[in-house]
Amino acid sequence: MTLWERLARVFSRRDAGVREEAERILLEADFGVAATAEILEQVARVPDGDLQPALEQAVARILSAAAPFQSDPGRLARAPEPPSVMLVFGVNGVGKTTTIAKLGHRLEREGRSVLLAAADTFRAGAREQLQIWAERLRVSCVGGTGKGGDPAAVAFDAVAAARARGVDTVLVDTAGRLHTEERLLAELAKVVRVVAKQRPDAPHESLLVLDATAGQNAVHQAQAFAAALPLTGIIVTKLDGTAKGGSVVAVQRAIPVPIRFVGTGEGLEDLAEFDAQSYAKRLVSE
Ligand SMILES: Nc1nc2c(ncn2[C@@H]2O[C@H](COP(=O)(O)OP(=O)(O)OP(=O)(O)O)[C@@H](O)[C@H]2O)c(=O)[nH]1
Ligand SMILES: [Mg+2]
Repeated sequence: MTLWERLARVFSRRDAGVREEAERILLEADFGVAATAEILEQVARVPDGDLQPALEQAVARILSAAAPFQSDPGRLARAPEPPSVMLVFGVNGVGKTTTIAKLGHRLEREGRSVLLAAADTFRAGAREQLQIWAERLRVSCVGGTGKGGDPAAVAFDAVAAARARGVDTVLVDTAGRLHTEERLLAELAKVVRVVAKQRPDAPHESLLVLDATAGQNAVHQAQAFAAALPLTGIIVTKLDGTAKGGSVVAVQRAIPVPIRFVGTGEGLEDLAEFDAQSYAKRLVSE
């Protein structure tokens, strides 16, 4: 059953438990307490026949809340002088490295040359994983000598390399880290500072990757990363693996950082620009 079918069944009843029941359905779909309250508030006085579009509208409104900051989610920032620098952050296993490859693919298609920087100096095999993607994309990959290096130094060197080679955009992969570890978030803040030493307008994008299946934990991740770093966007992955997806609404309700892309699979093409209206429709009615 779609979310709408479940809610419609509840709304068609006339007893006093309707609100509680609707609340439970939305919370189970990962909308979170704040977004759930806001949505129910907005549809409270809508006539029955208009409920479905009203629900979609209420969801879309929350999802568009960050739109004034980024009216075109799919347009990746481009520095007036190359290279543009894009950093990608997130907790372990959310899909950062895969997303870097997808972004690289997208940029190449837009005619922008790309260099990948392996600044995940923590996990064994991280550099090799990025290198494999680089070979598939036919782009270069630079990085430290492996485990234990300084990610900020890798990022710094990568920007220098891109400048020397005339590459348009550097995509920097970072190690997965828990949002509750302040020391690890501070390490990312250092990457941002060091990159800014290379070029004062960098980084041009600081993107947080969230896993759609993480539920309310994704909200906590978003809040912690946003407090530690100036984010320019969020990418939500693994939407193909969940029937819920309400966590995206909860995240957008919690922090004013625009959702830019959604990941819908493991392949290079499985990255779509985020669209609030169609996402709301999909969430409520499909
Ligand atoms: N179904 C699905 N799987 C995805 C998606 N994005 C990434 N994955 C898979 O998630 C797993 C982890 O992806 P990685 O890109 O290695 O994640 P990561 O965040 O770089 O991981 P760490 O570097 O270990 O923190 C891999 O099996 C990917 O194929 C997506 O949008 N959908
Ligand atoms: Mg990785």
